[in-house]
Amino acid sequence: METHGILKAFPKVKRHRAAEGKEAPPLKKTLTQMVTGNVFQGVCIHIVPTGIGKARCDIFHQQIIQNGGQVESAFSPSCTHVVVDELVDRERALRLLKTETLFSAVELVKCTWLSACISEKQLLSTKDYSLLPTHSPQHVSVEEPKGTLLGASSVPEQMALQPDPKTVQDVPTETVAETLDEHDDGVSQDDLEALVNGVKPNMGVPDEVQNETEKPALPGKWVCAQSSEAKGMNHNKNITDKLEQLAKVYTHTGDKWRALSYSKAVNALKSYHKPISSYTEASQIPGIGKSMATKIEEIMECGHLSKLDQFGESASVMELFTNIWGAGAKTAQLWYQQGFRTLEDIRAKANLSHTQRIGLKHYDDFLDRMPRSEAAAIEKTVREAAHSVNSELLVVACGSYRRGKPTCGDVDVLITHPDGTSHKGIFNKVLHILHNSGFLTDDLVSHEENGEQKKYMGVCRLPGPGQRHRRLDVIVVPHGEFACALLYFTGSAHFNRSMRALAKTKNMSLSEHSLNCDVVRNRGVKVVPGRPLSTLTESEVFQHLGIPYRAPHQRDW
Ligand code: 8GT
Ligand code: MN
Ligand code: MN
Repeated sequence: METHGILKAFPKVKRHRAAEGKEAPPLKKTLTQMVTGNVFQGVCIHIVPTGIGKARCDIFHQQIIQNGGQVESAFSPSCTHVVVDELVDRERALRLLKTETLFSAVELVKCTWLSACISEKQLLSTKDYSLLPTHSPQHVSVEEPKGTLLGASSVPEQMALQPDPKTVQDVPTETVAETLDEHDDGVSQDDLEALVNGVKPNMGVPDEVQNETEKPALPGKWVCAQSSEAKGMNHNKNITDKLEQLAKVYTHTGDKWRALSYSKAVNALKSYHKPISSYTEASQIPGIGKSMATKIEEIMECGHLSKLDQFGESASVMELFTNIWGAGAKTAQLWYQQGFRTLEDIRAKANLSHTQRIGLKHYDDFLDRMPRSEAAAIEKTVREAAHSVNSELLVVACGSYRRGKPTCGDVDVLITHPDGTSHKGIFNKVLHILHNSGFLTDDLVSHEENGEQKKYMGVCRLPGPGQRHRRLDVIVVPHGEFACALLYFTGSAHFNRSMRALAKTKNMSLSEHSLNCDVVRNRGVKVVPGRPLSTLTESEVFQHLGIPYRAPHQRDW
């Protein structure tokens, strides 16, 4: 019997190792000669054996291979599907997988899906077999190109405004449930709540007082109410370096919630007044939950974070790929599934969008941060072009430049006209001049409309030898939205999230367009947009929110 042949080909020990999700020789190699169908072509399945039983698992393996599919003995980014016993629920499945990240393109399905596909000899929709999170939010687009003004405004805001991940509307469903497993992942509910509210810098204040400030709605706990100068020196760099690495991994695997949570813990640690010496001390820092404190303890004791090992090769490959401008976690994962591992693979074999092609072309230049002086020269070039169109135009370099950073990842230039109307029609003219002079070398997003705001995202290069290609963002806004646009475009992103979250607690809503009051929300979803408050200056936005004004260099959270 064929089944026996298959079982014989896999000595017992190896089958067991595979069943436990440990490394084992890939089944696909040994069995390729037996492929007789194509039901599972392009499909790569990891079977969680618990409850399914060894014999059924083996049969599934055989059938998948015979039908052109692949079986992955361990859960990895190559998997397109993870199959579990029909009695296993999602939460348990995640525990059994011993993974924090169910990559966003992976489908978690009941084994009855496999049986149905096999018996009907076709790859059926997983719809009726899918293990979605219990509190299944509306599924939304997972990926947005890096730096999309319009898209970005929704994602960070939703993250900031939804303290309970169960009700988050704007993160992929897969990541929502993962975030709930608080005990083995370093992200507790505490952590998430602190994340929403920001981190209070701990400047040697006794613990009781610190804890006191953790009561909701006290301005003292909001990042946007603090000066980032208070961060001072990082006394825990050994720890923050490791946690930052993990935050990065989560960003690259598409797990935005965990990425944010780790970044927030990093921020809390960076502003701590001395080196941390114990678990207890770590867990008492606002913004550090128990599970995060355990991670910190591990780094303190052995200088290592074992969680990082779990991601193995895939993490560095995902990082390599997501560093291509225009490629997000989902694209990177699809490329990984297609077997690509290097930029050479991508160049030669991947199906690239226009922006990704440009991102790849300038891969090294885009990763290189420019000195402030170069950002100033780029801003000046844009300002001169704008002034040749209309000398009254107001041109401001925002982003990290305005926050006073010594280096900038890109240049973010905001343009408006004080008369409130003459900004109209200048967008194309200014860009035309910059294109014609050869300053702009590539367009990533040549025209994005966001209400009355227009955004350009592209690539520029200063004249002269040895100059590198740099990312340039330009937005043109009506003067009535100037203060909120300036605030938004200056960031930091963390500071903005905090400010939006604070606005929410006051039934207000802050966007790059306006600060609205009398906003009505139903379960966190805006149902009444409210009315815009007068915000002629950034300072007025701070006033309306009841927090002290923070100059740009104090917003560098
Ligand atoms: P940088 O030196 O790395 O460029 O740092 P930055 O200047 O702070 O970052 P940026 O990505 O250029 O964004 C500048 C500001 O623009 C942010 O603070 C944020 O408010 C806003 N912003 C966008 N698009 C995006 C986006 O896609 N993601 C994020 N995080 N922020 C964005 O306009
Ligand atoms: Mn920037
Ligand atoms: Mn930018």
